[in-house]
Amino acid sequence: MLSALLWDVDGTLAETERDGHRVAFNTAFSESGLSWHWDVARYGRLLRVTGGKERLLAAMADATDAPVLPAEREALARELHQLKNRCYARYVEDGAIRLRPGVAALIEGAAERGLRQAIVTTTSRSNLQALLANEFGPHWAERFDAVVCGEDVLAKKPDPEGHRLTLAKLRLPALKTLAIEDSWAGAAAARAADVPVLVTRSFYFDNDPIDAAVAIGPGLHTRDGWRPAPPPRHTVGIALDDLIDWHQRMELVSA
Ligand code: XBP
Ligand code: MG
Repeated sequence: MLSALLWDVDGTLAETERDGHRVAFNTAFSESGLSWHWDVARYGRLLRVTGGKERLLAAMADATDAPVLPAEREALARELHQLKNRCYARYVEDGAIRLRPGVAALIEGAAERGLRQAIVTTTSRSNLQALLANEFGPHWAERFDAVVCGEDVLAKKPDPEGHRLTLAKLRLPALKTLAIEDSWAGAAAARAADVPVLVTRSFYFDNDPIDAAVAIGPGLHTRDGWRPAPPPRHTVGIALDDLIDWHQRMELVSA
């Protein structure tokens, strides 16, 4: 029986990457006097590296004007990443990034039905704080029984450390939970922790190969385009009963 939902953040709760993190990285570059600019396509390729600071270090490997010494690169990446996160929080507070349609209804519905909920994300705690405080107010964390962010793990997704830590905090076996992810890395992390996963595809990970998910679809706001197809219901988007049914059926699909 399904006891808990394990929510991913970037791409799943909100489309944060293209118009949030990417724009904030570019602002951080220009405020630091750097001529670097990540356009939409380039950022999509860079997203193969999870973690904003790790992404910066990966991009510096190809930049001719990046510091040569590893310690200097590390220091610059840390500084830019902190600046980027401050810019990101400002955008979110200004209302530039909102939850994807269908997400808030499921979070509310799951709470009403007594399901436990957790956040399992690679992003920094300050980014999560900005996003969820903007949506649910200053006491947003009361809605979640566990919150695991990028700072809480040694290895980020696709490593299963974040999902395993969340299961330990919830004191639940993996099979009683359902991860909701948008990307290959997130889905792979959940599967490696034996957590069943549902994939709600996002802008940058629209064609990611997904292996053995309980359901794959284009977003929680619609009942169209999902595999396995959900049964007819009088709701516009995916309902909590759909998640419960998919979890119970465990009819694994790949794409
Ligand atoms: C997505 C990530 C993060 C964000 C940026 O995490 O990989 O690195 O792109 O956030 P998830 P930071 O899908 O697990 O939420 O700069 O704070 O890393
Ligand atoms: Mg994600």
